[in-house]
Amino acid sequence: MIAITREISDDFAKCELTHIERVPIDVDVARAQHEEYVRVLAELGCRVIRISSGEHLPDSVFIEDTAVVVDEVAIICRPGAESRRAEVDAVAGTLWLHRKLEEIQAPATIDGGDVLVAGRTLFIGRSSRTNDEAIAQCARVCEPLGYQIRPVEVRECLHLKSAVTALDNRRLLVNPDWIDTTVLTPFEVIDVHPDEPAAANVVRLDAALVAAAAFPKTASRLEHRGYLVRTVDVSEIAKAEGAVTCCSLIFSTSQETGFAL
Ligand code: CIR
Repeated sequence: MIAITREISDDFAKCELTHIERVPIDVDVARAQHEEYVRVLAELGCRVIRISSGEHLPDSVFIEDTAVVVDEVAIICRPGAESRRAEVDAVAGTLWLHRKLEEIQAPATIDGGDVLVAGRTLFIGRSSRTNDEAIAQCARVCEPLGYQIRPVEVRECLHLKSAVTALDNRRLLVNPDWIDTTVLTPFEVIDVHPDEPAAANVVRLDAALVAAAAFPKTASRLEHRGYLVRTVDVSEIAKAEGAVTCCSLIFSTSQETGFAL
């Protein structure tokens, strides 16, 4: 697996916020947490490619929002927040080594955090960041490749993947209060612990799941179902409304174009 990550900007505290209140962020603490996150990805078998934060891009560490990568293609997003649009250039400049690129065009907007790839299904959140035009453009790229596109309404949280992520190709981890779970059929669903509404966001790697340390009850639920869970403290990063999936773009190496070293 390859994981592309992006360093934390000096301007991190000027991040976009939608559902949470602004509180002071210690950028050094956030950077230390990010460093440990990157270390865990590497320890679990990822080849990590780190790119710099870029100038005046407070949210650029949340690289997941800039692209959607499947085996055959990478779709370069047009993020919903204007302040984040310039993030995509550096990401495209790295991804072209690994995938053929397609680009979402205006007036479409989409954040990668709204796209959940589960086997050959792409669930796409219809959210404050992602509109129907973007869902249609994704369908034009992905349906001919054999993917099924399923739109999901997102109202109570920032992105679809705040409410649901994949544990494997059959099972999803879900907060049922934040999305309509009937659209997830026939996937098997495991609910987050009710005390931990934000716990549905986990990174799926071949070796283990990576989850935020703030959600031990959900982690133990997953361990009882046989999953190996590695936890990382992302509490400072969470103050910028980010979670674990947002901080990386993870994809398989098998489809590389041959240009990558
Ligand atoms: C934003 O509002 O865009 C950032 N402060 C947080 C983005 C988190 N990304 C994600 O969940 N995929």
